[in-house]
Amino acid sequence: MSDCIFCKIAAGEIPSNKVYEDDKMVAFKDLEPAAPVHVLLVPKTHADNVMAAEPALVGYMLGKAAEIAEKLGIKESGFRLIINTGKDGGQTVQHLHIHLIGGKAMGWPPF
Ligand code: IU
Repeated sequence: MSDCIFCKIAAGEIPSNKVYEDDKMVAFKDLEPAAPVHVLLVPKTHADNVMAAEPALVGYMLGKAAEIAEKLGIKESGFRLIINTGKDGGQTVQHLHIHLIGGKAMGWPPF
């Protein structure tokens, strides 16, 4: 989508602090981190949200999230993966993204 900021970040048209990239996705540091480690996993193909994405792509990204958590040193301490979806889910950017958050102990419920 031509006016989608995450499409532009994924394509490298807008700079970001990338921690991982392959042919299907990128992962970059969130501009407003909610924890010491906070990266966003974003597919290179546009999907408005998790419901619009290919399930195989979502599964691929989840597998990569675990790899990236290890790379970022939070595999042993633990982490949280979040896919905000729609209005009540708190989704503000309409391009599928998985939050990978860690580096501190978190509570539950998250609201
Ligand atoms: P949400 O799940 O749609 O609410 O999260 C969007 C996230 O994208 C949020 O944490 C923002 O800080 C983050 N973000 C960013 O890192 N860089 C950007 O250019 C924009 C949003 I726009």
